[in-house]
Amino acid sequence: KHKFWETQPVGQFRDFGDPSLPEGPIEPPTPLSEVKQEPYNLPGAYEWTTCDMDSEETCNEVYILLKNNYVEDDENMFRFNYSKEFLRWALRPPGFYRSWHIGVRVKASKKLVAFITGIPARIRVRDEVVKMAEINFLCVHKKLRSKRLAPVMIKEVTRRVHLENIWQAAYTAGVVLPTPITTCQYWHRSLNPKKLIDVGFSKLGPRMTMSRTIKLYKLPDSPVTPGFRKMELRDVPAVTRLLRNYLSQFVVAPDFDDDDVEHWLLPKEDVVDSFLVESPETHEITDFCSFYTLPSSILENPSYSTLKAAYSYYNVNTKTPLLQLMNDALIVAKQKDFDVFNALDVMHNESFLKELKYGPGDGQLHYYLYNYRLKQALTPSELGLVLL
Ligand code: YNC
Ligand code: MG
Repeated sequence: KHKFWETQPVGQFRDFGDPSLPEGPIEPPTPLSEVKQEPYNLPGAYEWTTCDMDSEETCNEVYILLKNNYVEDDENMFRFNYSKEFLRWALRPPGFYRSWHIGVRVKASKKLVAFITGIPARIRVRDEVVKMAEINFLCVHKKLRSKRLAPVMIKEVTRRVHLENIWQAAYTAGVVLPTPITTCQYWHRSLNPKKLIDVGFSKLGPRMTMSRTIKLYKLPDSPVTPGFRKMELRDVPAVTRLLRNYLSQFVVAPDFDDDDVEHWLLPKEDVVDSFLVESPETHEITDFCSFYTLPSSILENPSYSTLKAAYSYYNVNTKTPLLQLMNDALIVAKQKDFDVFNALDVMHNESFLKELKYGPGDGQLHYYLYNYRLKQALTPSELGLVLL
C-alpha cells in the first residue's frame, strides 16, 4: 500500500504497540564514507538545484511555486501563502545548511517545479536530546503530480541530512503515513466573523444572525493583563529559561537555547509575534505567548483574496491564568487585523480552546519521526512541538 514508505526506517503500522521493540533509533548511523556521494537520479528532463534563500530572485521563485502549488484545504477553497520573509525566517535558523534547501528545475527552461527543505533542530524525546532535521515545504508542481517525484525528493533530502551526520527527522503532514507519533486537530477562533462567513471559511450557526455572531466574537480593545508587552531582545535569556522549564514536561519538544529563542521567538514584523507578562512589582517575566503569521489565498472569491491567519506557537504561563493569557493573545491579534486565530490541541491548549470560543476544524495534522521509534503513540497534549 505504501510502496515507498514501506522501505523507510519509520515505525510500520504492523509493529505499532509491539512492546518487544525498543524505543529509539530504528537503524544505527552508517559511516559517513558509506553515504551516497552523488545525488539521486531525477527523470531526464529535470535537474537538482540548491536554493539560496538569500537571493531575492530564488526566494521569489520558491514563493511563487508554493503560492500556486502548496497545501490546500480538503475542499480546495484556501491555499497557504507563506510570505517571502516568513520563508527566509523558517529556513535560516541558527546552524542552517543551504544544501538542505532543495529544488528541482526543468532542465530546458530552468523553471522551478519542486521543492523540499530541512533545517537542523535539537529535539528531546523523553530524556534524550536528538539532533534532527525538521522537514517541510515538500511541494511538487500540480502538473507533475503522481509521477513518484516525491520519494526521490525525500531520499535526496535524507542523503543530504546524512552527509551532516544527522540520522533522525521530524515532520508533519495532513496525510496518513507510517506511522504518526500523534494526530492533532486544528481549532479556529473567529476574529472577523463576517469575512470568515463571506468567504466560506465558517458558516453562520443555527439560529444565529450575523449581528449576534459578531457580538459573540467581540473582544476588548486592548490586553487586560497588567505588564503584558511585546518581547524584546533583552528578554531572550528570561524567555529561554521560562520556555525550557515549561517544555520539559512534554514527551517530545524542542531543546531551545538562547540563540534558538532569539531566532524563533523575537518578534519579526508580519512573521512572528511574541508577548510576555513582566510583573509590575518584581519585573520578573512570568508568562509568554506567541503566534506566527501565515495567510492563505482565498481561491475564486470575487471580494476577498487573502485570509489573514495567526497560528498559536509557544505559550507559557506561570502566574497569569492560561485562559486570560490566550485571550490577550486574541486581543492583540485582533488589533493587528488578523481574521482568524488557529491553534492545535498540543501542549495545554485543550484547556482554553472551548472556553475562548474556538471551533474544531476539519482535517488533521499528523506528526512523524523518521528513524526513531516510540513504544506508543502520544496524545496531542504530550507533544510540545510546533512546526511551521
Ligand atoms: C507527504 N506530505 O504516500 P507511498 S507536508 C510524505 N509527506 O508514497 P508522488 C508523502 N510523503 O505511500 P505527488 C506526502 N504526500 O507510495 C505523499 N507522500 O509509500 C508519499 N502536494 O509520490 C505518498 N505538501 O510524487 C507516496 O506524489 C508517494 O506527486 C507518492 O507528490 C506529493 O512538507 C506532494 O501537501 C505532497 O505538492 C509533493 O502532492 C504533492 O502527489 C504536493 O507520486 C501539495 O509520496 C503540497 C503538500 C506536503 C506538506 C511536508 C512534510 C514532508 C515530509 C516528507 C518526509 C520527510 C522524511 C524525513 C527525511 C529526512 C530524514 C533524515 C535523516
Ligand atoms: Mg510526482
